[in-house]
Amino acid sequence: MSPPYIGYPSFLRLPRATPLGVLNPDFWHENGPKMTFSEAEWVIFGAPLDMAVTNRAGAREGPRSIRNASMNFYDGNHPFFGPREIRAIDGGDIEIVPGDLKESLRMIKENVDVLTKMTGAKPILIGGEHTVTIASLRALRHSKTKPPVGLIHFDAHCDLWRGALGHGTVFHHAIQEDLIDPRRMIQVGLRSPYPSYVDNFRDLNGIEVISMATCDINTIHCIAEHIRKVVQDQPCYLSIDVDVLDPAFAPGTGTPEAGGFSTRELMSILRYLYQTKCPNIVGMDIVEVSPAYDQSEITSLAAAQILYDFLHGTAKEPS
Ligand SMILES: [Mn+2]
Repeated sequence: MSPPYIGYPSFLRLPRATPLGVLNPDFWHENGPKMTFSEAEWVIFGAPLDMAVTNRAGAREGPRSIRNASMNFYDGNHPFFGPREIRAIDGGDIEIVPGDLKESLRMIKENVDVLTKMTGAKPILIGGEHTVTIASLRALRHSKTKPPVGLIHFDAHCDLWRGALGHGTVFHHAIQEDLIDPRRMIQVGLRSPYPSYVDNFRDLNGIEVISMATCDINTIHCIAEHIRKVVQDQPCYLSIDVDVLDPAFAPGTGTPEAGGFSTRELMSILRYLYQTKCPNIVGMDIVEVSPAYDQSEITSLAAAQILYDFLHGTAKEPS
């Protein structure tokens, strides 16, 4: 097996596919069994978009950096979950049109759309900034006219501002567009200032919040159980803004906020969710890694490890 620094990295050295638009079932791979889109349970797309951020840009470099960081742990069984059948492929980066947010989001949606229409695979987006989530949610909602999904949202920010679509307004728009069921939506780790109308909006829509202050006085298991209770066992989407982590653990992001989770705390909550086979996740993303602000790749490593955990935690044990 090649050492990590050799070659052109796909995430975890998973089989690679051409980005869609052209859904090509034949693709080459370096290691492991050949797998087609229709055999895959998860398809990972890079969504290198950062044109609708409110502060520092740079998350367009996130997908490449996270793939690179994932080279640290493709060479054995998961240390916690053990051997698992990873049915995932790396679908490459989705084409972005610089300066055209609408068209770029349309292209992300189309890729996820084609995927879910033609196969049983589920999407994973590597951001990119948080606006990319709405494209995935649009595809999940509209491709098979499925009901709105629940949402597990880890973030320092509420992302419920009003105004033009961007990374601070994305879930306001997602609710207005009926893409998510707000009564099965929970926001975890919040600690950034927000306008008072957000409280009214949450009350009106029945959105749950576990602020970081509440996380401070609760155990990992309490937090995870609360999440399970809100999303139940119905389909839900998992969206992780890497800025939910403390800047000590994730400095490489556009809008850092002090006082966040350690990487280990976040991974513990997520592992608890995977271990309890709940919730029923139909799509996920990890967003807002901005490598230019990173130190020693720690943010990209955290994001890669979180996704590595996700793939193993949700995979079947080998029969
Ligand atoms: Mn955020």
